[in-house]
Formats: sequence, structure tokens, C-alpha cells
Amino acid sequence: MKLSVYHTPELTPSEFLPDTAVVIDVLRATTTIATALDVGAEAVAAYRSIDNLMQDSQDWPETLRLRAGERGGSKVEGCDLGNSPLEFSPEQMKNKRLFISTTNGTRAIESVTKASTVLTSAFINRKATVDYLLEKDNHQSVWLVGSGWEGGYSLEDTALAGALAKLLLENTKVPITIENDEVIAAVALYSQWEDRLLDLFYQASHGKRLLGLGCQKDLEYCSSLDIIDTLPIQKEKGVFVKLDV
Ligand code: 3SL
Repeated sequence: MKLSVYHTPELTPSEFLPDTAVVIDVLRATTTIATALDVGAEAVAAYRSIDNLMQDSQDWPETLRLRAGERGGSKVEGCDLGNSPLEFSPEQMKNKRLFISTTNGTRAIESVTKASTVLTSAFINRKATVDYLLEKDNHQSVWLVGSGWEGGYSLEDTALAGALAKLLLENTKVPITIENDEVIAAVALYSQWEDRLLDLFYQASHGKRLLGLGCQKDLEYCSSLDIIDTLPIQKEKGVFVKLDV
């Protein structure tokens, strides 16, 4: 497996795609997507644009859809939900399709939708992500793509890229080739903070933004390691379903 880390979607090569892209937006889109599927959503459809989300979701039966929209950390008017994974309950989500648009996470997803396999990952399903990457032999090239914040680097996304890379490199089944320096930097970042992930989130600019919005509990949840086995996998452009590992 040839492994690369990209801190933001803008830093990914534009002339080719990997076999497998793993999109990361720890705070909070990919944590929310995994949670929605874990509590029973039929699928999650990710949109860069709120207008497109509204248009497409219009065609879906009202009783079988939920709309989640976030900009700048806050809920978008007209949506049922914002982007807090703690808002998602089994009662409300069961068998529904979640249509979601967020500032950076769903934009990052859109940048790699054409890869053969697209997964989303978070700390809550880190091990499930790695187990899947090691179990199948069709992941010749793998990109771990952070969402960042509006084109810039984000600590928490690179920390998860490091956590995934570290676990992959520790395995003895599949030989891994490190394709760029970002892999080594991400592993170093994660290794320094692995026992204090929540403290890392407090240092991160988006962690501070969310704290300012009163989302302390979200930070705690998003820093929980390996608490679910649900792995979101793209089944059609921008639409993710649950893969149980
Ligand atoms: O940037 C994003 O896509 C969001 O996850 C940001 S927030 O955590 O909902 O504020």
C-alpha cells in the first residue's frame, strides 16, 4: 500500500486520484456522518452547496429525510439540524436519509468523490477504518485527506491522519510505503498528543471556535477513540452507507 497524507483538499494532486481516499473532518463533519449511520440513518448524502442540498432533498419523501447544514460552526436556517453529532438520536435518524452540507468536510468529500473507494474517518471509528484498509487487497494507493478550515491546515485532522497512519504502519500483514513527508509529520503529531487528544483540540483554532459556541461536549465526543465500528463508504457520488467492520 502506498500511503499519502494531505492536510487539505487543495493540496491533493489534481492530475490523478488514489484507489482509496479517506476523508477526515474530525471537528465535526466526519464524526457526525459516522454517528448518523451508526444510529440508523439509511444513508448520508454530502453536499458542498446548501442550494444543491435543498434542491435534491426536495425530491426525497419528507418523512424519510433530514437536512443538516452548518456554516461557521452554526446551524443553517431552514435545516432540521446543525452539525453536532450529539444531536443525532436513533429515534430521529432511523431509516432516514441525512442530507448534509458543512463548511469544509463536505467540500473535502466532493474533491475526491471520483476515487474508486471513498471512506470517511474520525477518531470514533479509527480502528474500523484501518481494519478495512488492511482487510481488502484493493487499496494499492491510499490518500488520507484532511478538510482543514477554509483552505488552511487544521491540527485535529492531521492528528487523525497520524493516528490512522501509525496503526497502518504497525501492522505486519500489509507492506506500507510512505509516499510523502506529511505521513511522517502526521505520525509525529499524533504520537505527541495521543494520550491528550482533548487537550490538542483545545489548542486547535477550530476547537477554540467550537468552545466559543458552547460545544465542549462535542469536543469530548469527537476525541473518543474507537467507540464505534461503523465505517461510512461511498456507494454513489456523495452518498455514504454503513459498512460494518
Ligand atoms: O468545517 C466543517 O465541515 C464542519 O465540520 C465545521 S463544524 O465543526 O461543524 O463547525
